[in-house]
Amino acid sequence: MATDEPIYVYFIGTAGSGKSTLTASFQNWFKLRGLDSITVNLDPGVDSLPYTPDVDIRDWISLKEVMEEYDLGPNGAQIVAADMIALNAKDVKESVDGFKTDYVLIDTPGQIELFVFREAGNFLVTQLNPRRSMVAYLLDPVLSKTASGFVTQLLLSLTTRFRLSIPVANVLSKSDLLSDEDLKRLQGWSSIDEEIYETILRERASVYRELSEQILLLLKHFGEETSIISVSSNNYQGMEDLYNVIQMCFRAGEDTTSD
Ligand SMILES: Nc1nc2c(ncn2[C@@H]2O[C@H](COP(=O)(O)OP(=O)(O)OP(=O)(O)O)[C@@H](O)[C@H]2O)c(=O)[nH]1
Ligand SMILES: [Mg+2]
Repeated sequence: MATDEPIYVYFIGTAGSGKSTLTASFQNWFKLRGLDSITVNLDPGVDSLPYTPDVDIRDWISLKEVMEEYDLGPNGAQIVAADMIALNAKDVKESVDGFKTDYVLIDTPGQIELFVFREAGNFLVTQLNPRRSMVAYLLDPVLSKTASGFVTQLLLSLTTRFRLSIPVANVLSKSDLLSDEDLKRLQGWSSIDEEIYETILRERASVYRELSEQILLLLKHFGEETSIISVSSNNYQGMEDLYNVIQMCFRAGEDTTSD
């Protein structure tokens, strides 16, 4: 039984980075630990999900109806539907509040820009509880393989922090797909020091390499050098680490096990 306001964790990342699967597996891990959580689906266009959402934006917004009503194709309708999330923010809040849970795990729409770059995402975070919210930003391992790809992912994560004004934990998803060597390299890069600078400098001289160097300076300046948490929804690797980071963010290490 919750004794305090819940913590809201938003799973955000580029399309296919593993948001929905992590929402499902993190809740399963919570259950195994005897912790109470609910899941929220904010993607109005999704057909099937690897979990049964406790709160589902599709109860209020139907992508098919938006397409018909406004005579739009799927992409235009996604944008209108994403903006409509703001209109339903109060309903979502009432529904979430009805559960009296400790953790609210929120799966965001496939395309990152729909939630992060449009105002509706920010509005929803503000309506639900900006003081008790954080982002688990998923770095796609495929897009993180090269140093410039990794830097670009961190830049998107930083942009998310600035757009939503809440703490962000960087999570390397699908870690089971990476070799130990890959994982070690990415952990080395995440400290944003000589290792990644040297890798970038070894790339062919171009305006893109220069841009990567400047992005590194930006990331360093805004404190993005915190280590990334490697997680796998397939084997639960890193779930405990992610949970501990959430605890540190809001409860200074206090464990909220309900029993
Ligand atoms: N091997 C492995 N595959 C994973 C993992 N997590 C997700 N996947 C796979 O990655 C693909 C995309 O996962 P989703 O959870 O749908 O990703 P998403 O970010 O919700 O995708 P969209 O909402 O469509 O943008 C699926 O085929 C998943 O089975 C993981 O930890 N390990
Ligand atoms: Mg998804």
